[in-house]
Amino acid sequence: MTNSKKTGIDKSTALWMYQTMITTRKFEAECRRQADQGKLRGMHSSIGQEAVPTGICAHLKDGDQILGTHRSHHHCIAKGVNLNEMMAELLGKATGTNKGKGGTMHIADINKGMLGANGVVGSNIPVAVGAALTAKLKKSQNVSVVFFGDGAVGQGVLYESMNLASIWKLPVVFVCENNRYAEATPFEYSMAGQSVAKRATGFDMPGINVDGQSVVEMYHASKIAIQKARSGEGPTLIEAMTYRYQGHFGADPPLTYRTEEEEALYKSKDCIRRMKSYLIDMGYSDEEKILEMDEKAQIAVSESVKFADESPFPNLEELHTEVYVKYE
Ligand SMILES: Cc1ncc(C[n+]2csc(CCOP(=O)(O)OP(=O)(O)O)c2C)c(N)n1
Ligand SMILES: [Mg+2]
Repeated sequence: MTNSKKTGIDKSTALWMYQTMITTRKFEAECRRQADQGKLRGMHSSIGQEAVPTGICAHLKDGDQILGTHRSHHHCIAKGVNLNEMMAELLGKATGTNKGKGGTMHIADINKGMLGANGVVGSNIPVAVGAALTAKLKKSQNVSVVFFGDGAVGQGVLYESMNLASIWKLPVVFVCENNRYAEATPFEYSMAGQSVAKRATGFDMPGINVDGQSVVEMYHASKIAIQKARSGEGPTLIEAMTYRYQGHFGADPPLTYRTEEEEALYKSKDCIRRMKSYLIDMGYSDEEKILEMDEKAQIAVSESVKFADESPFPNLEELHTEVYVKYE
């Protein structure tokens, strides 16, 4: 991809974005290997969708907060959650982000501003509005960003949240990762009007449709949204068009609900390959340095597995601490 019109990304940010995406992809590939070995009980892979949170988190500060979904490893990595602690969490170890009791769908690291993944579709949307209200009342200048899938667009809570955020001009950005499917249901089948972005109009907020497979496009679109939120001008809805390369869940049967041609089309627009070209076109990197970045990512991922493998499982005495449900 050439993007000479949009040169507003400085070198260190562009390199950070590539490093973040390649680290995510390698982390997810490793998760699959761990699942195949029976060490991880399934997971929702974000491979193919790395550009969405990366382009957005490039604008976020430490105090800003994000919320995710059941498919949230890419959100966590983009917000700077420690890879070792993530892998330990996935393997149920005491050194994990949630002391091994949350697992893949509940990774949270409040110190890093990752308020949590969540397995209940749409449930984190009002939490982000609450975080934004807190930021507004405290005058902290922080913003919150909530990621949700196209499947969450059928949840009424999205519209209650957008309404409140708009009338109170809260510093929140709603990001729909439209990867075309909710499990096996195509969005064309379930979504009236075929557009998430258009739904913003009724709530008097901007709604933008972005190529979510381009981290450069994500960066530019979200820059405006984050600035707007931070300066007290209220929320934005971003619809990021993207694609998950793997099945809905680790244990999926063969994907009969989509065609090989469709998969090939989206893979031809791969965010990592396009960012490689961008780095080279902009003179920010070359093939050799890119290989070094790939290697650095692999080392970090391998170290995370070593850290997790060497970590203990939680003590039995901790079975009933920091959990909501107690088994007697
Ligand atoms: C309230 C609720 N309903 C149903 C489910 C079961 N479920 C889990 S993931 C999923 C599909 C979500 O699709 P989408 O929001 O598009 O996210 P994606 O998996 O594509 O990232 C469903 C229906 C759930 N977890 N929560
Ligand atoms: Mg989806």
